[in-house]
Amino acid sequence: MKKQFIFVLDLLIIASSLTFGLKGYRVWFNQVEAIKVHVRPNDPGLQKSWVFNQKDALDALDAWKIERGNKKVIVAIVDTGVDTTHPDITANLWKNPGENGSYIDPQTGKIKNKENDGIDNDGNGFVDDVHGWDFSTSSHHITDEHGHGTHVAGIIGAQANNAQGISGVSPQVSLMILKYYDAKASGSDNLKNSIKALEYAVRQGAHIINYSGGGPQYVKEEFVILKEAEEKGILIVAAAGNEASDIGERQYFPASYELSNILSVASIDQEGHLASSSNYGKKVDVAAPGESIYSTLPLNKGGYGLMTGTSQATAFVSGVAALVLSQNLSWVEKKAAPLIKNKIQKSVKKLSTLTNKVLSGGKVSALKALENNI
Ligand SMILES: [Ca+2]
Ligand SMILES: [Ca+2]
Ligand SMILES: [Ca+2]
Repeated sequence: MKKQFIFVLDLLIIASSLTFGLKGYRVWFNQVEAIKVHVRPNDPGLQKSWVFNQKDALDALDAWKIERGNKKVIVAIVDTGVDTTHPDITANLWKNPGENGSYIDPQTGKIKNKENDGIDNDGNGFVDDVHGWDFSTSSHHITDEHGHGTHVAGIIGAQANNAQGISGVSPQVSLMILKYYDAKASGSDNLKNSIKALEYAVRQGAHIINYSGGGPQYVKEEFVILKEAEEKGILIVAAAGNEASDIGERQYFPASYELSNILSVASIDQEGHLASSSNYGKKVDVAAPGESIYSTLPLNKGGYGLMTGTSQATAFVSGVAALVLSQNLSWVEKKAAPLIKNKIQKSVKKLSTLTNKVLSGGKVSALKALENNI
């Protein structure tokens, strides 16, 4: 258990300090259902994101004409936690049905909320785990001191059309927040906690797990839980890692496990070239944007900013996977992972720059993954 946990993060630039004074109250699905008009969302931060401004980068705006996600789709984020107070994130946090809602305390006659009553209402071994759990401190406080988890969460599922910040690739989704990483903890403790986080995701009903981390060693316990995920049809979207290596030769786990439910992701820049730090090779399935990505940060780190790495590329693909599953909700009953993976792999846009760099030879397109010709 000496696996070194390497964060898939090269660079953090806190680039923006948008204020949160203006709150929009329009709800995306109301607009879609009522008007059926496809307009660009009113989130001002999208202007700062090349992924949404550059035609062809991910085709997200065109994809939203077909599908904008669904709260029934649960994406677990195994990372550094999240700023649960962030106005672009809060609405899309997963709510554990067993730790949500109120009741009358039979002893006092007072109303209590399950999410903060200090009781493990659903008996799953975790007290007040309404949005997820922090395995680094064994607590329901999933606060993100680092920034990485909040950035990843925003890429996948920041709230759209609330007149602030950005939009995630899947503007409607339920984000299950599983914190494991503690900068002060040992590599083996972080690894142990990451496996507990995976166990929670697999047993609490996540459909997609975003895993923007990894390391060079095969770990049996990690393989076992990811195998259980495979049997349940849960998709693992895994970062290829940032060592500029071929992970067919120099393995990087979990991306390198031989499991059919793992979709591994390399990072590309604005020109469609493999990012200089990105891992690559036949064990990497697809590529997605990962350079200078604008997304949410904890409010005490400015609220929004740029990060670079295969972590960010992975999150974009998790967002696309959430859109694909939202479009095909019946797949949940049929073991969704191979079906989603097939859609995303087969619908990539081939790029000469990615030949022999990723197995599919291309970059993910949210639009093409939703089109019905695959
Ligand atoms: Ca509980
Ligand atoms: Ca409770
Ligand atoms: Ca927004």
